[in-house]
Amino acid sequence: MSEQDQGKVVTKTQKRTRLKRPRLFKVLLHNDDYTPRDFVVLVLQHVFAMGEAEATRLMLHVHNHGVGVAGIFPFAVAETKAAEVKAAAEKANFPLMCSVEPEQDGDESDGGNEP
Ligand code: TYC
Repeated sequence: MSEQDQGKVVTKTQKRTRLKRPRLFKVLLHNDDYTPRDFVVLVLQHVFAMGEAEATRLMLHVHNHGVGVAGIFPFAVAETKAAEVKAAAEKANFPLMCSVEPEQDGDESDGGNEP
């Protein structure tokens, strides 16, 4: 207590800062009938740094189920990766589609690959 505070009531306000978890976004890969399987695998390896086995597994999942999650990222990263996929597909003239959607809040991850 300083000399100035002698005899006075000193009130201190504490502000509690709660950190919000940053929102995350799924990058979804969509099936089509024209993009070659090898091309999808190469794009997944390049853009999402997947090994060949993981990229092949995801490509087959998308081929069989129509859609799959290539990765989950903060918004700017998700948008950039989706744009990289689209740019590679456009350059090669394939209709490969990629989209971004918000990840649900909460801890409901089941380790699956459904969006
Ligand atoms: N269905 C495509 C084929 O048979 C392969 C493919 C897989 C295309 C995944 C897109 O996101 C995709 N050539």
